[in-house]
Parts: sequence; structure tokens; C-alpha cells
Amino acid sequence: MKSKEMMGLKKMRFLLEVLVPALLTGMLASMAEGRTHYYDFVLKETNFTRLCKSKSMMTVNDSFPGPVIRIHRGDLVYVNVHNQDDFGVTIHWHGVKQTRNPWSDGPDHITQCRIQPGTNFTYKVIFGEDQEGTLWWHAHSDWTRASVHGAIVILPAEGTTYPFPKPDGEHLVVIGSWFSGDLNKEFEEFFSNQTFESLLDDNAFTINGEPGDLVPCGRETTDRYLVDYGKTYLLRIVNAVVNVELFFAISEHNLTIVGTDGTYTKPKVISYIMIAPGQTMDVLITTNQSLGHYYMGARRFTTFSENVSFDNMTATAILQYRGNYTPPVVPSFPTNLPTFHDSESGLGFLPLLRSLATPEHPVNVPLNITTRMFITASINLINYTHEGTEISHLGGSLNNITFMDPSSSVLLAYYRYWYPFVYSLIFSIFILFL
Ligand SMILES: [Cu+2]
Repeated sequence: MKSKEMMGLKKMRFLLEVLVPALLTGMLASMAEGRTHYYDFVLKETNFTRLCKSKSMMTVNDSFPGPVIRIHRGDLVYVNVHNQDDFGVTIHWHGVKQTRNPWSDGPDHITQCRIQPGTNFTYKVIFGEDQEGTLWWHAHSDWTRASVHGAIVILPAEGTTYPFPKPDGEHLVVIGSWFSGDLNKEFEEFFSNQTFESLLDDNAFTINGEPGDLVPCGRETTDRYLVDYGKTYLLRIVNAVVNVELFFAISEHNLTIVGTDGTYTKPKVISYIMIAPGQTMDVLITTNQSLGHYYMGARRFTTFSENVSFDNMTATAILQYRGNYTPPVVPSFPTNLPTFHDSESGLGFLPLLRSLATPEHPVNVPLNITTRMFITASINLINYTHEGTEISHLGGSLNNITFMDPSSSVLLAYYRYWYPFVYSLIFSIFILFL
């Protein structure tokens, strides 16, 4: 390349790499009014015993579920992830809008390479200005999210309040999967010999890391939430299980849904919820029943045929009233918890959710629709040859196009090195000004 052109390219590169990001950062910083929080996540193997068996698994800061990120609306978060495990992973900030910040969103092979053992990576987590309620974070490499996840609580901005009377207390209900074996190994084996009859399934569900009273060796450590009579509490429920829709209910107590996925909804009173994997739900409960112990239960909702066997354990936690009374031998069980194959309760639930859509919490969706698109989501059989072997396995697709891992982390490559060979110059300039 001639030296003049080289100089021009260097100037352009300086403009794109330094000046424009500085201007954008300055603009974003002046828009943000909140505080900045710094977290350290240490990924490493930790021993846990559940279902009477011990195993070691990857966790963040030795906890299952992992640490809670607790902020106010408008705050900014930096998380430095130190990988002291022997498996490379990325962390994804589920549902966080990451406005103009996709390079810090975590899906491996898409926005970045895995954080290799012995290295660290700092994420900048930029929430949408309108995000408030509950979200979560999780590992985004193979199925490591089973043990590497935690909740994100976004409180109202300082000086503002909830769109409902302030709750007297709140409690996180993180529902997870428990795999008794080595999940990484099982995952690899499953996907190399996949058959249509088999299912890589968990052995139990957990509430805040505990499967509860109804499983072997569960009783001692069941999660309990202590409450006072006549109050209102906010439950922040996260479905962090691997790939399974769940029903959740509390014995004798109605649930008032007030939010989902970091946004408020019109209040809806119901006796149970159905929550999809990856979804969060904010629910109010009023403690107006006789002093006692009440089970909260979470169990699978499935549209599998009745012949397919699956984890049919119900995870339980206990809502326990404070006060002077003789505790029951066994807490009362939620008879309002739908059964596994109750499609009417399962499929009929989600249409009940409606955005709050008030002046304080507007929903600005385009009302003038000019284009309609048909997108077909399907699961197909994909046939290909790998190292001389014919392979066929199931793969999801949109309009018959399935995802393939790119050979480089395209977004991070662009962000860090401004690779003219990853994106064209015109496109690079275009996305910077988007
Ligand atoms: Cu996710």
C-alpha cells in the first residue's frame, strides 16, 4: 500500500477508534445519571451435595446460584470475570439491552471468544434506560449456565418508586437445574450420539440452589422465606433451569404478576404462573392466611407425549409465617400447581401478560406497520460430513437457515482491532454511527 494511502487509513482509523468512541462514550456518560458498580466474579470448581451425592461443578464465587447484581435503574455495571476453572466460558447478561455495546454481551463465538482458563475479562453492562425489575446473568458456553448463573435486581431509580405500593420485603426465587453427573461430559456425549428417543435431562429442579423436601436428602436445607402476617412481599422469580418451562405456585396464596423480564406489566392476579426458560417474573404476594408453613412448588410443564420419561420432581421452598403457633408436621402443598401435561394452563398463561404502558413506563412500539414478515422457526434434521463421517443431527432454524459458529468473534474483532477484513470500511463507519 502507498504511504499516502497508509496515512489516510491511519487517520481514518484514529477517527474511528479514538475520537468517535470518545464522543459516543461522552454522550452516553452525560445521559446516564446513575452510579457505577464494580463486581469480581471468580469462576472455579466447588463441591456441592444434592440428592445424597457430592460433585464438583463450576460456580461463580463458590455459590449456587451465583452472586446477585443489585443496582438502581440508570446505573452502570462492570464485572471482571476471572476464570480459575479449567473450562473456557463467557458470561451473558440476559435481557440487558446493552445499547451500543453488543461486544460486551457474552455469547461465545459471536461477540467474543471464551474467557480461557487462567485469564480474565471485564464486561461493561449497559442497561436500557427503561429497564427496571428483574433480569439475570448466566454462562453462555455449552450448558455451563446450569451452575453458573445469578439474578440481576434493578430497583427503581433513586428518588422514584414502584408503580405499585412499596412491598414490605422482597425475596429472590431462582429456579435452577441439578445434574448429578458431570454435565460437560454428558453434554459432549449426548451431542455426539444424539438420538430422537433420548433426552439430556436434569435430575431435579432447585429453588435458590435447594431441591427441597420432596427429594432424597433434601429436607435439611430447603429454602425458607420468613414473613409476617398481613404484609405484601415482592418475589423476583427467575427460571434459570436448562430448557424447561415451569409451573410455579404457592399453597393458599394468590400471585399478582407485576413485571416480567425487566419491565412492568399490568397487575394480574392468578393462582399459578408458567415461566419459560430464561424468563423472569416479578410477583406480589399478600400474607393473609393462617399462621403456618406453605410450600412454594416448581414443576415442569411439558408438551412431550405422555410416553417420554423426564424429571418429574417438584422443587419446593417454604413460605413460613413468623409468630406463636405450633408448626405443622408437613407444610401445605399447592393444589393450585398445574400438572405436567396441563396444556390449557401452560399455553393459556402467556397471553394474560400485558405491558403496564403508563406515562411513567411507556411502551413505544411503532403503531404504523408498513411491512409484514413471515418467519418460520423450525427444528430440522441437518446432514453433513465431518472428517469423512456422515453426521445428521437436529438443528434449529429460521426460514430454513441454521446458525453456524463463525471462525472469528466478529464483533469483538471489529471493536478491538478494527479489522478491515472482518467488515467493509463503509459498513464499519455505518455501524459506528448507528
Ligand atoms: Cu440467556
